[in-house]
This record gives sequence, C-alpha cells and structure tokens, in this order.
Amino acid sequence: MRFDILTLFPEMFEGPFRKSIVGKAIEAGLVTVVVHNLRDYATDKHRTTDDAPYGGGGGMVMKPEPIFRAVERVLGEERPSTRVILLSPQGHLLTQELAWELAAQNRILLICGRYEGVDDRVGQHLVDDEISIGDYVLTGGEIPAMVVVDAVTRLLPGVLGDAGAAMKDSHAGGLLEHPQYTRPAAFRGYSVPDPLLSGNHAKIARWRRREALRRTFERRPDLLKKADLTEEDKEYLRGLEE
Ligand code: JBZ
Repeated sequence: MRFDILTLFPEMFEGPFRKSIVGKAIEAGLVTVVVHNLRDYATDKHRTTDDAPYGGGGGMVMKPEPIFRAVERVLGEERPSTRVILLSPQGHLLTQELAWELAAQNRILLICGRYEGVDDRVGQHLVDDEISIGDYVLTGGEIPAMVVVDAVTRLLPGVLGDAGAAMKDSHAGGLLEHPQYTRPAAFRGYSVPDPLLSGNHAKIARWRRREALRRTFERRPDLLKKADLTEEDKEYLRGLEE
C-alpha cells in the first residue's frame, strides 16, 4: 500500500510515522508514505496556496490550482487506480468498515485542508471522497490524515503480529472490548475480578462477554443497535435495563 499526503505542513508527519507500528510497517516495506509540500505546486513567485473567500467574511481559503496540479503531478497515470481523499469536516465519518474498504486499495492520496477550508471545486471535481474523523473542531486535516494512515495500515497483512491479527476483527462484534487486567492481582487495594483468576475458560469467556455488553450498554448504547447479539446477550441486556 502506498499513501501520498498533500499538506502545507509536511514537518508534522516526521515524528508520528517514525516510531510506532506504522513506522515498523514502513521499515518492513509493507507500506510507503510519501509526504508532499503543497507549496511546491504553487506557480506564482510567492508560491501562494490560499486567498480570501469570495463573498467576503474572515479567514483564507485554499486555492484549487496547487491542489489539482499536485494530484496530477504526483499520480500521473496512476490517478485511475488511486483513491483520492480530502480530509474535511464536511466528509463522511471514518468508520471501521470504511477503514477495511480503504485497506483493499493499492494507493491512497490524502489531501489535508487548512485555514477556513478548501475551494469547493476540489471536493466536487477532484477527489473521490471527503472523510472526517469525528464531530469536533480541528485546525487542519493533518492529524485526520495520520488517523486514516494508522487505521488502514494496521489492517494490512503482516503489519500486526499473531496476537494483534486476532484482534483485527474484534470491532466486528460491534461491542466495546471487555476490561483487561495484568499482574499484580491486588494493587492498592484494587483487585482483579475473580473470574479472570479462576483458570476456568468458559467462566472467563462468559464474564468477558457480559462485561463487554455492560460497558457498551453504559457508555455506547448507540452501538447495540448494530451489534451481533445472541439470545443470551439480549437477556443479559434486559437485566441491565431494570
Ligand atoms: C477534520 C480546514 O482544514 C480542516 C479543518 C478541520 C478538519 C479538517 C480539515 S478534517 N477536521 C475532521 O476530520 O474532522
């Protein structure tokens, strides 16, 4: 998988991709990440990438020409086989399902917006999708682009070890994870729940399932609508509602 990233702040990507599992995947040759400075694709003397909004109002808007030119230069004949994505607060929400879909691509180009936004012709006539990572206000698309690279890279074959590979579909049940504990069994008077110390695998599995259901019910009840639930799960949840 190859990611190309178009940004006015290429230095932001130096740290996060070096350390971490994404960094390991890059070293192992499983992923390539190429960061491009959008300013290099401006054509005027001052290398202008933004301008005042038509219709007035404050702030600046990213100009379309450097972005179109960068996509054309970076992709060339690869344009048809590349998914071109604008990170934008107006985008569809990034979900695990979308991450899996992106993981099936050979090449992804991520465009990071800045300032008050990007000339809408980019969204309408250049990109394949607009994606947002969530409903909070950010200053630009760089961190969202890193989130996309991270979420997609961990799904690629060979990136996670055996232990991690099993966890890839763990969101598939659609529930929050059960609580995890490690040694010591007692810490500052807080103890590890008895079932986990029992050595009884059936008992442990049942406890974990119920904790996952309880946490999801308490913290993310919205997830229960789409979750894969057995009759026993539903009965347990009915007990929580009382
Ligand atoms: C995003 C103007 O550039 C921005 C600003 C906010 C923002 C993005 C790009 S992408 N928020 C999100 O994913 O929610």
